Amino acid sequence: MSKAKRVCVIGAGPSGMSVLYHFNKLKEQGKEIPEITCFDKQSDWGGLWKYSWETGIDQFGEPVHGSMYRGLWSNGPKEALEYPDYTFEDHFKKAIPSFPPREVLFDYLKGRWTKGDLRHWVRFNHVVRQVTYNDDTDDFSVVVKSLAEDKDLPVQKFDYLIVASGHFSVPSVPSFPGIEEFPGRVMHSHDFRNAYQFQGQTLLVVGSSYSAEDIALQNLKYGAKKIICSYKTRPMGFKWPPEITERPLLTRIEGKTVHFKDGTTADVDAIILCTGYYFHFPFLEERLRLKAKNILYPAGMYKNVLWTEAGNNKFFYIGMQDQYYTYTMFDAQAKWTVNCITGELKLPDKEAMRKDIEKWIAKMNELKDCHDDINFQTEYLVDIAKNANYGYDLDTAQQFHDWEHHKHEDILTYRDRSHASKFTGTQSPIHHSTFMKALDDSMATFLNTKA
Ligand code: FAD
Ligand code: NA0
Repeated sequence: MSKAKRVCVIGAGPSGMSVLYHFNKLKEQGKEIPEITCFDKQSDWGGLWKYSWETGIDQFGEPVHGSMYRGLWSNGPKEALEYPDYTFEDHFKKAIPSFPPREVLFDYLKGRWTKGDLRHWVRFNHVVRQVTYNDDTDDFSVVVKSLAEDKDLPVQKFDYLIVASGHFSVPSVPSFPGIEEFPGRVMHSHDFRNAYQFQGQTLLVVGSSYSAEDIALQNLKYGAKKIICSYKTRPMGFKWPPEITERPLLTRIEGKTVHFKDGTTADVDAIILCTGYYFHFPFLEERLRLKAKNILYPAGMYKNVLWTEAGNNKFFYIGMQDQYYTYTMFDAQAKWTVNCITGELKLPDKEAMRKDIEKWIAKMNELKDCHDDINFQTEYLVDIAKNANYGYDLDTAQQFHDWEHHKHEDILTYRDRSHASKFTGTQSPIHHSTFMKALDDSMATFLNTKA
């Protein structure tokens, strides 16, 4: 492989950093690697895990990427996202409970990223504005703005393009009749940062997926009086405590009064729209742009990674599906992508790729419930990891199935349960405080290292 090959990675969150990690591994093995440049519009690595108090527009006039809130704890067991070559015990030097708060997970990620020399590849405060594929020269032209300098850089050329810019940052915001006159606060979950402001209030949470579920719990934990969750398709169906109830979709709002499809009404103080996110890639030319919903296998991507619509086999997306698996799935996708670029992995012809995509999409369309979903994503992950010679078995389906059962047994306590690490065999210790009582969720308190 010629050293002159140039690779552009967009995004230094868990997905983009996994790409850098695997290129660095090859470098450490003495292998020749391409020239790599990673651009991130934020001032540091971490993607969504780099917590930002900001909402709306940042200091440079860019839309704020962050969607995480202060009191967020992992919603899945850490044993289902653990890197096999860098376990939680490797990082923390001891076993820790299964559901760490945000700061603890971010610390773990940073530990793996600082094991190698990855940071020098990232240009922070650089937003990618435009990517076009040049048919005549078989490469990409990339326009990047240096935010700190308020300057567009000269057009840069790359041979390969990897989009790892996430898909949980551009809110999908429905409207409801009367919402304009609602006297209280209306926000999307993208802008939710902490629950203290809703203490003593009655809230309407719209949506029935992870954000709705967890933002309802957060608000209960931090002292909201009552939370009504309103669903479009189906209720979440957990055994909620009496303060949280579920109702069908709202039809209109009159003053503070919300009317629901079942004819009931409720007076609420604030509305939080947990209505999901758009796949939004305004910086990509049309034929490179993935247009998808938050599903397990969006169309057009071989192995859920290689964008086949452009026909050049040089354009990749990492982490663009709905996610049970996260860090380990991004890591396998990253290694697969790196292997494609170095030539270690040979791609089949266009027709074979099309058939493979169709096979996965047909399977996805048969899925009936969350357990089917978990098995589907496990099968996909095992497949891509094998194809990438990943070297570890990443199947943690059992942890996910147990976790789903725990949630349906008691949504308030599933985070107090213990899971076993696939890679160390260690059963995690039970945390010193239960999730609903642990108001101080700093890393020092969680790890019990506070002086
Ligand atoms: P991101 O983390 O979104 O990172 C993308 C990066 O791309 C960002 O740094 C951004 O600045 C950069 N970028 C975007 N556009 C541009 C551009 N044009 N130019 C330059 N840079 C750009 N997963 C879990 O495993 N456990 C959890 O508990 C969990 N909680 C979550 C809670 C919330 C509220 C949300 C929204 C997601 C949560 N997730 C969780 C899932 C999350 O998607 C992944 O953990 C992970 O952050 C995805 O990584 P990523 O690198 O693909 O994307
Ligand atoms: P998310 O919940 O933000 O999780 C993202 C939801 O929006 C669906 O319930 C959908 O209902 C609903 N919705 C869409 N349009 C609507 C409308 N017009 N009226 C009413 N409801 C509407 O988004 P999605 O895409 O899962 O659901 C959209 C990610 O964030 C997840 O990957 C999750 O893992 C992560 N997350 C993690 C945590 C923690 O770890 C917390 C929050 C989020 P319907 O009926 O169309 O299905 C703690």
